[in-house]
Amino acid sequence: MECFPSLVRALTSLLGALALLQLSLYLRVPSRYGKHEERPCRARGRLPARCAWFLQELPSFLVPALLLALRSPPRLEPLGCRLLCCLFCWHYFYRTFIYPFFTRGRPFPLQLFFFGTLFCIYNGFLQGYYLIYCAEYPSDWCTDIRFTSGLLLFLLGMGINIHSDLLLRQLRKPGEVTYKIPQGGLFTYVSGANYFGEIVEWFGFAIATWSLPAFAFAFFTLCCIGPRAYHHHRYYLKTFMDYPKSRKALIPFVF
Ligand code: NDX
Repeated sequence: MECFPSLVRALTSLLGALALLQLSLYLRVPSRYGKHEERPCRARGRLPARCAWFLQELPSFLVPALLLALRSPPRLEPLGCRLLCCLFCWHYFYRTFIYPFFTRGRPFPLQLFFFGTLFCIYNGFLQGYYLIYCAEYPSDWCTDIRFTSGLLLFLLGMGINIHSDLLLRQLRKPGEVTYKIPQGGLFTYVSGANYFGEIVEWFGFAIATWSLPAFAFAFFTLCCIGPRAYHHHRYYLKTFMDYPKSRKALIPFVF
């Protein structure tokens, strides 16, 4: 395989268009899974949460990992490319092999699972292909301010995201499906602490890679889970009379 810049441009533009489509579809009404499902008790057309999250996210890990492993001759230089591709795989290793096995979430709608899986194949290919076949970095990229500040943001966002996932999980005992008020960590300030972490993470990744595909993915993430944080916030305000009034939807002290 070789680098086709026009392929990268086309896939990146499509990702940007999908982000805008996502925003227009889900700004007013939330995507219908989890607490926003209309008929959550119906068993038909659903996959157990563990199975759905594992299968849906697997391509995001597998596709770039395979591209990295199978590249011939192997791309050993510059270090930046391998490291950045490994960061992407690292996140999706967590999301595929750790998150699903601990989740206590409700069954996931098959239709969204199907689109989610397609999306993960698409994005896994775009990010992996770009980093492994197209990206060019100077040999001292690892000391560049964009790389170091982006990496720090990535790690900070990932820490917030994993910690917030854990706090949400601890709200339920095994087998429970009720919703409670999230407490602790960044949930003290925002309703969508897990989403805030994920958005910071992918903008950090975009800065560290300084690449259009990664900025398009960060923008997609913002358009996908930003509105969802807002819908979660409204749900909590409507459901719990004692919901902390100072808490914002997504960005601490701002929004
Ligand atoms: N998967 C990203 N679009 C998505 C699935 C849905 O990883 O057709 C995007 C991801 C997909 C989406 C994916 C792509 C676009 C799709 C969309 C559906 C439609 C859309 C395909 C791939 C589409 C077009 C048309 C453009 C093609 O019972 P429960 O499940 O609610 O329990 C929850 C529990 N919980 C609580 N428990 C007790 N009390 C409370 N108050 C609780 N509140 C929540 O916690 C869950 O078990 C768990 C987490 O729930 P929630 O709702 O906070 O997070 P969730 O949305 O499930 O995300 C889980 C994690 C989170 O860390 C988030 O940051 C990350 O995954 N994520 C999620 C979505 C997308 C994404 C990251 C990204 O874009 N980077």
